[in-house]
Amino acid sequence: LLCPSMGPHMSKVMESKLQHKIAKNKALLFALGGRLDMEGALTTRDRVGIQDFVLLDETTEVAIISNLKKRFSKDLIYTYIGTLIVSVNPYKDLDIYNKKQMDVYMGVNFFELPPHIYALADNAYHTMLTEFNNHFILISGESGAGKTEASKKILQYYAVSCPSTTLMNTVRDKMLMSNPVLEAFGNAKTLKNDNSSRFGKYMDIQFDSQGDAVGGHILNYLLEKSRVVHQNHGERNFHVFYQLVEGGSDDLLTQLGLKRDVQHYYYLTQGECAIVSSINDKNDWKSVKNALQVIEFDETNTNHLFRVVASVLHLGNVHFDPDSKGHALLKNNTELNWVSDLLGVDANNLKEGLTFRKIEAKTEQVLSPFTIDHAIYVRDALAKAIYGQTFTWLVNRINESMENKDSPRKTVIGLLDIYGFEVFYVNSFEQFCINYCNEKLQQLFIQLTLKAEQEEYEAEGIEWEPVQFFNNKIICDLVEEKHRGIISILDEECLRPGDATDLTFLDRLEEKMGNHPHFVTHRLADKMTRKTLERGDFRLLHYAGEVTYCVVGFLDKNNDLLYRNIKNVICLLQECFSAVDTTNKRRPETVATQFKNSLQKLTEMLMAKEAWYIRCLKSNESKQPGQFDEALIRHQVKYLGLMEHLRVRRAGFAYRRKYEDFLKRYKPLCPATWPHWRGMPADGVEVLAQHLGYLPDEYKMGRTKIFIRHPRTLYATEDAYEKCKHDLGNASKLNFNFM
Ligand code: AD9
Ligand code: MG
Repeated sequence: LLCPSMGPHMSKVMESKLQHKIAKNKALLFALGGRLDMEGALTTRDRVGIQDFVLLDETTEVAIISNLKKRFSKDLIYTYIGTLIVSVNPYKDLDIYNKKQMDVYMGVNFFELPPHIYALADNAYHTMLTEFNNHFILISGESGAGKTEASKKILQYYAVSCPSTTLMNTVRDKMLMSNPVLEAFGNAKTLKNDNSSRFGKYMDIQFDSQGDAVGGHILNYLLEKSRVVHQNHGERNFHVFYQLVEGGSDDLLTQLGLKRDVQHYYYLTQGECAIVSSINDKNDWKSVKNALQVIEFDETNTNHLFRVVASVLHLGNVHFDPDSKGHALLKNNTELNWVSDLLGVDANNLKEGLTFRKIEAKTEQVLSPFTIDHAIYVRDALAKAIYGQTFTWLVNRINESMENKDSPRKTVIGLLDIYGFEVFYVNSFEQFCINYCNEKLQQLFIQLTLKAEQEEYEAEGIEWEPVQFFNNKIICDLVEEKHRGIISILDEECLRPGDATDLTFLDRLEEKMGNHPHFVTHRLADKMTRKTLERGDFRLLHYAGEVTYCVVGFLDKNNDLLYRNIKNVICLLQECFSAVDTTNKRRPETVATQFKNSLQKLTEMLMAKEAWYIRCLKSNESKQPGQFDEALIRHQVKYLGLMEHLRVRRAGFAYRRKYEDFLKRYKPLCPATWPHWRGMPADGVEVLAQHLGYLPDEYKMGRTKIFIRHPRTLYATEDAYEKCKHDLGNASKLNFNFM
C-alpha cells in the first residue's frame, strides 16, 4: 500500500495496475498515451494520436496538425492541452453524445478517459461543488467551428447527469428548450454556417449546494438586426420566418394573413436561397412550438410572438410609388392594414410614420414628406426595431421562466457561446462588431491563461522559460480606446451635426489611425499588404486574419435611430416595447458603445470566475464530413494561439495544487504524514513527494503550491490513493474524509 509508486521503482506495481485497468477499460489506453509509449504501446499512439498535446514528443506546428489529423480520421474530434479542449468539427453525427457516454464520464478523473467535452463539463461541475466557486466555459472559434453545438452538448450533460427532483426537471427542460426557440429567432443560414448564431449568448446555469440545477439566466448580446431586412446572396433571414411560413397550420397562416410561399416575401428572398438542404423548416417549426410550451409561453404570449413575426413579413411587402413630386406614396394598403391589425396600431398613424417625418417646431408640428428611398429606410428601421425588441422580450420571458424562485442559489457555471470570427466578401458594421467581440474573447483567453500561467510561476517563485505570444490587446485598444479608438471616432461622427457621412468617418479614421500597425487605409494598402483597398474601405489586421470593412452604413447602423413618430407607433406595442422610452429626450448610447460596454461588463464578470476552455476548429469550408483542410486548420491553430498555449503548458507543469489541498488528499499514502502532519503543509508535501518517489525533475515546490510536470505522475498518485482509500476503508472502517 505505501510502497513508492513512482519513478524508477514504480514499474511492477504500476504496470500490473495498468494492465488490469487497460483490460477493464480500453479508454485508459488512450488516456495514458505518454506513459504507454514507454511501455511499448506505440501502436495505439500511432493509430489514434496523442490525446493530450502536452504529451507530444515535440511541440511543432507540424506535430500538432498531424496529431489532430490522425485523430480526426478516427472520429476522435477532441484533444486536450492540459484541461483545455481542442475540438475539430466533424460535420457528421458521432455516437459519442448519449446517456451511456455521460455515465462513463460522470465523476471520473479528467485524464482517465478519452477527451470529451463531458469530461470538461463534469470537472467544472465537481470543482464547483468542492470549491464552492463560480465557473464559466469559454467556447471560441470561428463561424461554423462548432461552438453552439458544444454549448448544447454541455447543457444536455448537466440536464441529464446532475441529481434531480421533479421540480428541477422542469427547470432543466426549460433550459434545454430555450435553445430551439432562441435559435429560431437568433440564428440564420450564412455562407459560413447553415445555423449561424447572429447574437451572443451567455447562459448561467445555477446550482444549489447539492449540485441540483435549479435555474438559469441568459444574457444576450447584439442581435444582427440588419438581417431582418437584408440578406446577402446565399444567406437567409432568421430561421423563424421560414419555419412559420412552411410549418404554420393553415388556420394560423390565415389568421396572420400569410401565404404559404416564402418567395412571396421580400424580406425572405434577397439571398435567393430560401430552401436549404440541411434545414427542415417544417419539422423545426414543430420543435419550436413544442419548446414554447415547455418554457410556459401561454397562448397570449405565443400569439403575440407569431403576430410580430408575421407583421415583419407584411411590412417588408409594403412598397411605395412616387407622387408627382417624387414623394413616397403607399402602393396599396393591404399589407399595411395587416401590419396595423397584427400589431394593434392605428393604420393612419403607421402610414403617416412611414411616409412623413414629423418635425416639432416651437408651436406647431410640420409634416415633411419622404422620398421613396427614405420611406424604405424608415420601413426597414421599423422592421428591425420590432424584431430586435421582440428578441429582447423573448429572452426576458425565457429568463422569467427559468428563474429559480425557491432554492437558495449557490454557484453557477456559465456557458459563453458567441458569434465566431467571420470574414465575407463584403464586411460591414455587423462583422466589425462580431470580430471585435472575438478580439475581446481572445484577450480574455490570453489574460486568463497565458498571462495567468506566467504570472503564477512568477508569483510562486518557480523558474521557467518565458514564452513569447502575440497579445492582441493592441487591436482591442485600436477599436475601443476612449477618445482614440475606432468606436469613439465613429461616435463622434454620429454626434457631429452637419455633414457627417460614412466617408467623413473614414477620413477621420485615416487621420487618426494612419500609422497604427493593425490599421490599413487605402492609401497605405499597397505598401503594407500589396492588396489594394477600395476608396470607402478600411482594413483591420485582426488576430485571426485581416478583414476589409466597407464603411457604407456604419453611421446609420451605429445610430440605429427611429424617428419619433414611428417610435410612438410601436410604443403602442406596450409589452414588447416597454424598453423603448419615448419620453427620454437624451440621445441613447450608440450601438457600438452599448456593445463595448456590455462586453466590458461581461469580461469583468467572467474574470471573477474560474475558466474552462473549448477551442473549436473548423475542419473545412465546404461543411463536409471527413475533410480535414490542413491549411485551414493550420491558420486556426496559429491564431487561436494553441502553440503558445501548449508551450506554456509544456514549459511548465501540467498540474498544480495548493499544499494544503494536496496534503489533505494524499497524506494517507505516507506513514509520516498520516493521520496528521504537524508541520508546515509545504514540508509535509515534500516528505510525501519523496516518499512517493517523485523524481527531482518531475515536480517543483512553489510558494503555496506543488507543481507536477506530467499528468502521468498524478495518475499514478491517484491510483495509489484510490487503492489506499479502499484498503484503509475496508481494514479499519475508519471514517475519515479524504477530500
Ligand atoms: V457561428 O459562430 O454561430 O456561425 P458555431 O456556433 O461555431 O458557428 P455550430 O456549432 O453552429 O458553429 O456548428 C456548425 C455546424 O457544424 C452544425 O450545425 C453541425 O452541422 C456541425 N457540427 C458542429 N459541431 C458538431 C459536432 N460536435 N458533431 C457533429 C457538428 N456536427
Ligand atoms: Mg453558433
